[in-house]
Amino acid sequence: MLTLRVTPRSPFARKCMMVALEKGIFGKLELSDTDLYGENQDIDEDNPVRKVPALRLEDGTTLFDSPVICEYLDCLDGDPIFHPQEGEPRFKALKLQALGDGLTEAPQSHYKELARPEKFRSEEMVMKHANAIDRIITWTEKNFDLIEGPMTIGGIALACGLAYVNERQPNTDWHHKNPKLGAWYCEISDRASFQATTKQANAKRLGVSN
Ligand SMILES: N[C@@H](CCC(=O)N[C@@H](CS)C(=O)NCC(=O)O)C(=O)O
Repeated sequence: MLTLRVTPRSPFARKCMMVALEKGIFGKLELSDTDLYGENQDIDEDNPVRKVPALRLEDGTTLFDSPVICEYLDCLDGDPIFHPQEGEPRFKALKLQALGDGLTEAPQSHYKELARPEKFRSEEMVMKHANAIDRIITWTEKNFDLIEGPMTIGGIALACGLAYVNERQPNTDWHHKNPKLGAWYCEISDRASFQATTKQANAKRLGVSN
């Protein structure tokens, strides 16, 4: 059995879960809800960066971070393949994954800055992270050819990033301002792997509150 360290709302863990679900290998994973900040946190043994996801293999060694885990799962078994093996398709997929991961990091950093006590909070940093969300989404709409074609790890990362923007910033009206991306997201969010990995679905699966 492989153990995937997760939290219910982690968009990076969601990427890994979506890959496993899409490939029909979700049953090989045992999910372990991870305390990142409390007294019981033991994630450092699996990932010294102290972040989820981390994947513990059967021999006790671990893999991190999400791009590495997703590629490992993709090589393990099942179809389709989300990491094209070579040439332009591979680098297109990896570039889109970097974009999706970058989009995920922006609302995370924005939220963390807003959560700081007011006297330590920097308006400049709040704006920097908010602008990053806007810039990445606008760029993706303009470079929509990066998304077109068969679904890759890039599309999965982007979907997780957009879902996280919706969750953290529900008033961001990016769907209407970016119609191609809006329509694409609408379609991917109907997929069973997407619906099965929402924060609520994960919390239920893990038997914790979300
Ligand atoms: N580059 C990492 C990022 C992982 C990451 O940021 N995970 C978040 C949860 S979504 C986390 O563990 N944050 C804890 C912290 O920042 O202290 C990946 O792709 O796995």
